Amino acid sequence: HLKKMLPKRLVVGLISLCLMIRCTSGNERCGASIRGACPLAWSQWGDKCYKQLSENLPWAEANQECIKMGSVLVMPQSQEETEYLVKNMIYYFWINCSDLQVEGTWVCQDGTTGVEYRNWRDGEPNNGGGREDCAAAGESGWNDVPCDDLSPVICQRPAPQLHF
Ligand code: GN1
Ligand code: CA
Repeated sequence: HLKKMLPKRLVVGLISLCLMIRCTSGNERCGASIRGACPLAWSQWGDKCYKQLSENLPWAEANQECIKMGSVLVMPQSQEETEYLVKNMIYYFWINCSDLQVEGTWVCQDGTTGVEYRNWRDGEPNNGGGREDCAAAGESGWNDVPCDDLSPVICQRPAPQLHF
């Protein structure tokens, strides 16, 4: 019955608090972190949380909507991550990459830093019709498409982390 009376979060919280208090004296061996669960309605993969919006949007609006929720447009950093998203969320989605500022200079961001990982499909980015400045990802890789396309949106945020 004790289990029912004490929610798991509370128990974890209390244990964490005790550990933190024990560690305030600067004991190096105490350095650690606990990875928490993603908020309700967000899916977890490693230390990231994802949520697909209910509507397909143009790239700039997708970007803004994610920021409004305290997150950023998804920016996969590996093939494994892309596979997770394609299999568990949606087969095609905007990513946080554009060459809107300088044509031909692609800027990909995860909300804090630039991202080096690239996964363009063969022949992409090709700036088709001279008006493709935003990138979308699918199973076979990335493509640049017109930014006003209405495409599925996945937002990402870091999973909660407790460092002590
Ligand atoms: C599509 O429709 P088409 O074939 O001209 C795509 C381009 C790709 C191209 C690859 C709006 O262009 O971005 O580079 O296929 N256009 C759209 O063959 O998705
Ligand atoms: Ca293209």
